[in-house]
Formats: sequence, structure tokens, C-alpha cells
Amino acid sequence: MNNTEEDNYKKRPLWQWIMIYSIIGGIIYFAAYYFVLKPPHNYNIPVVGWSQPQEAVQQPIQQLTPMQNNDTKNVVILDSSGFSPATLTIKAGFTVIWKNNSGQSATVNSDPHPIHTDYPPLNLGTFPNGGTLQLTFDKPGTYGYHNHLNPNEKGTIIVQ
Ligand SMILES: [Cu+2]
Repeated sequence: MNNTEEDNYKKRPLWQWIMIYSIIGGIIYFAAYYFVLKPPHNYNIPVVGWSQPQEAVQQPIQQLTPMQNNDTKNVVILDSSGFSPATLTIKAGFTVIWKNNSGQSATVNSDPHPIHTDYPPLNLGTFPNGGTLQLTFDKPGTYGYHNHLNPNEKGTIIVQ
């Protein structure tokens, strides 16, 4: 009896071993995924040895939030009367798009003119008529900017 069982064990064909290991591997993979992903606010906690799937999940979530909420309300239009709306309030993580309808080249630069030092990421440079610029604001604050080529044209982004 023992001999027969041992013989059967040894004679187990390769494809059965492959199946057994595949099933075990699948269960471990699923369990690891399940426990890593289950906590809803766990995405920023590094999990040693599991960085690849975590990044793959993390990135779309971070990118979706501002995109879903942007629509057209975070667009600032520059025309001959200046930036409109002159003051735009957004939430942290949102992206502001500036569109140049002024008929000539313009810039978006951080206050104060002419040194542009308040918030260097706001030094977005020149955009031609019809062009756009954009910037995502991650930190709450009040950000003043102007068109460096016509410094009377001013705007403010308030990030909550
Ligand atoms: Cu300036």
C-alpha cells in the first residue's frame, strides 16, 4: 500500500506539478494583492518588495482626481481686458489652464514684477495667441501672477 502510494507520487506527471504550483502561486498572489490593496488610504505607505503593483495602482488614482474635477471651471482666459477670472479659487491638487485670447504673445509669471520670485513654478513663460499654459497647484496658498509683457494684467490663484 505504502509502496503504491509512493510510486503514484513519484509518477505524478509534470503537467500536474505545473498546475499545483500555478494554483498555489495564484492564491499567494491574490492574497498579497488583496491585503495590500484593501486599506483604502494605504497607497502612500511603501510596502517592501511590492513596489511595482503599488505604483501601477497609485498613479492613475492621483492623476484622475484633478482631471475629473477640472472641467472648464479652472480655465483662466487672457484677453484684451486682462485675466478672467482675475481671482480663481481651486482646491489643492487641481490644475489651472491659462488660455491666451489676447491677440498677441503673453506670459504667466509669478509676482512680483520684474523678479518673479514669489512662487517660481508659476514662471510658465511665454504663450502665443491661441496657446495655453497649465500648472498644478499642490499646496494651499495665495499665488499672484501677471503677464510680464504687460504687467498691468494681473491675476491671483487661491488654493484651498
Ligand atoms: Cu514680470
